[in-house]
Amino acid sequence: MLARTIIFLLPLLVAQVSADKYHVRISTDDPIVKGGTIRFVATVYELSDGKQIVSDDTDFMFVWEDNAIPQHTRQVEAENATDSWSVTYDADTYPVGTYIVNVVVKRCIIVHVVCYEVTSARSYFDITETLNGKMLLLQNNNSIDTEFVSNASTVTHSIQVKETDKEYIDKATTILTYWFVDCTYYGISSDFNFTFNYTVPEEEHEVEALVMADFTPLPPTTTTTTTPPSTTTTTSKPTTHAPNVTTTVRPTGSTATTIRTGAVTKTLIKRDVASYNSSFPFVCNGTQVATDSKKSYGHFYRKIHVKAPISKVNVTGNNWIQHGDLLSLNVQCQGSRNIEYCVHYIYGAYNVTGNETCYAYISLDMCDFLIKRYLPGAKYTVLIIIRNEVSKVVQPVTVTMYEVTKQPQLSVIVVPVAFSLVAVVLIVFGIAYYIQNRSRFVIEVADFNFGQQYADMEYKTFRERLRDSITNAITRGPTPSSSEVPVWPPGRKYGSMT
Ligand SMILES: *[C@@H]1O[C@H](CO)[C@@H](O)[C@H](O)[C@H]1NC(C)=O
Ligand SMILES: *[C@@H]1O[C@H](CO)[C@@H](O)[C@H](O)[C@H]1NC(C)=O
Ligand SMILES: *[C@@H]1O[C@H](CO)[C@@H](O)[C@H](O)[C@H]1NC(C)=O
Ligand SMILES: *[C@@H]1O[C@H](CO)[C@@H](O)[C@H](O)[C@H]1NC(C)=O
Ligand SMILES: *[C@@H]1O[C@H](CO)[C@@H](O)[C@H](O)[C@H]1NC(C)=O
Ligand SMILES: *[C@@H]1O[C@H](CO)[C@@H](O)[C@H](O)[C@H]1NC(C)=O
Ligand SMILES: *[C@@H]1O[C@H](CO)[C@@H](O)[C@H](O)[C@H]1NC(C)=O
Ligand SMILES: *[C@@H]1O[C@H](CO)[C@@H](O)[C@H](O)[C@H]1NC(C)=O
Ligand SMILES: *[C@@H]1O[C@H](CO)[C@@H](O)[C@H](O)[C@H]1NC(C)=O
Ligand SMILES: *[C@@H]1O[C@H](CO)[C@@H](O)[C@H](O)[C@H]1NC(C)=O
Ligand SMILES: CC(=O)N[C@H]1CO[C@H](CO)[C@@H](O)[C@@H]1O
Repeated sequence: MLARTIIFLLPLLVAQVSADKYHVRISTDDPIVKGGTIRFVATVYELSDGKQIVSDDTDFMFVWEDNAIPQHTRQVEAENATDSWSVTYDADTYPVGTYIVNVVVKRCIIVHVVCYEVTSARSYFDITETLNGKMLLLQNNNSIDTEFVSNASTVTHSIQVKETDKEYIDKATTILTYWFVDCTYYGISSDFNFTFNYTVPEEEHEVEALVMADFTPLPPTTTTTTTPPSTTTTTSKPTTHAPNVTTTVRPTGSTATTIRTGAVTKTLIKRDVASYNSSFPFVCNGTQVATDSKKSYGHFYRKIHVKAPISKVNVTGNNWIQHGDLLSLNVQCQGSRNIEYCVHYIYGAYNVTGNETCYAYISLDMCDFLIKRYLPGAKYTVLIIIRNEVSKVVQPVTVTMYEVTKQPQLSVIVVPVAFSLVAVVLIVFGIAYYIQNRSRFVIEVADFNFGQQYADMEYKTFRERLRDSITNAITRGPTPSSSEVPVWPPGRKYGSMT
């Protein structure tokens, strides 16, 4: 009796202890198309410093159930802290909508006998009417995320069906994609691709694709082909004998399917324009044409805005400029709005890679603008980056500064030359005068006895003479003799300087 009570209470006690230790999360790869298979993954984790750490513990028991009718359940003892569960929702049994999946994680003291719940979680998931995925637009191998496409190159539309749904429709006997631009039917492709040229800029279009996966078993393929055809003749023949495509189907199962869908693509386009006249489901808000339960449909839509890329970039102006002058360039180009530009000034030579960008761009109403800039230095590469939604142009302009060999001004030449001439004339006249009157000078010097006075002055150095002059000026007294050190009466000295 006591033992049974303990066995009964023990789980409650243990559960109390570990109640907050474990948590579980469910991840799903929903939504899935009806008929598809969904995978749920439950992961038990523990919280450590606010982080979710997958639990190291083992011996968890996962108990799964969904709320579908009929219900799916699963109970499993996992080796580690994760468990995954894949469930197929048959298209005929389970209607589209939102469902709930629930998982309860337990630990067992005595395997399968005494188990207690440690944590649980639930998750919603969607089963959709149509295939999930998206339409990719590619131009020049670049994926386009916006609605803007260039009118200068071909657009490849490609349907990317979600992996889970792709697995499902891969079981279909045929998968065809019908393509529409502005509700005009453009034909079928069997590889999910469609190319189209949007040539007129500033137009808007709506592209729609209808993927149709047919699970109807192929009719018995009793081949009537008499001569065993080589692969090349098989692919070319159906296009010429349009209605009799099935006769070329190979007897072997899966390869026959691919050859058939691949080969008849062009043929079917003509035939289906008539037979699918205005009766496509989903397309162009089409009246909900009765869909076939043996078929799985996908409807994909993209809006397209056509733009002309930047072209005819014309840079005019002088790129060979005098040092100190302003660089002045005029830039013109063509292309759809919105056009914006920026300019980089790079010292020296530069090779354009094409992926140059700017942090900030200047918007333009018209692609016609001026670049004015003072550039110090000798050589620059001016990078003009112009872009709109569908293109980018990087236009390099090499700018060279030249140093001026300065032409001196007229006055700067004339004045010194004139003065030089005057000097020369004076000297020449002076010499001539001297020669002419040399004898008279000699006599005069003797007569007036200049020699002594000059001789007296020659005893003084320049400094001495300067000092004498200054002393004279300050004292205004009699000139002291050259050998005497002058006396500086302080008062007078300072007084005279004020
Ligand atoms: C858990 O066990 C399964 C097989 O039982 C294994 O595939 C999976 O990789 C394991 N996960 C971890 C995290 O060890
Ligand atoms: C696109 O990519 C394919 C394969 O990667 C290559 O063969 C093709 O030349 C590329 N086309 C362009 C326009 O770059
Ligand atoms: C794209 O549009 C521009 C501007 O209308 C036009 O000059 C150019 O020829 C177009 N390109 C193509 C490939 O049609
Ligand atoms: C055509 O579609 C297939 C499958 O979606 C893809 O792998 C391939 O790259 C596409 N071709 C082009 C030219 O985009
Ligand atoms: C699109 O234009 C290119 C040339 O620019 C041409 O080769 C190609 O056939 C055109 N495609 C279609 C679908 O018109
Ligand atoms: C198909 O469309 C054409 C013109 O759009 C119309 O004349 C014709 O009656 C339609 N055929 C059917 C079967 O609806
Ligand atoms: C379909 O209907 C929606 C709204 O109901 C509308 O916005 C859209 O433009 C329509 N598309 C077409 C192709 O008529
Ligand atoms: C470039 O612009 C100048 C002046 O705006 C013009 O005279 C010249 O014809 C243009 N050149 C080209 C190739 O468009
Ligand atoms: C630019 O490329 C040329 C030839 O590829 C090379 O000789 C030159 O050094 C490069 N200049 C710079 C600045 O990278
Ligand atoms: C630009 O492209 C060159 C190679 O073409 C690469 O080395 C460089 O890192 C790229 N720069 C940027 C900013 O992407
Ligand atoms: C166009 C063509 O060749 N049509 C033929 C398709 O096959 C049937 C019989 O299987 C012939 O009666 C058609 O003439």
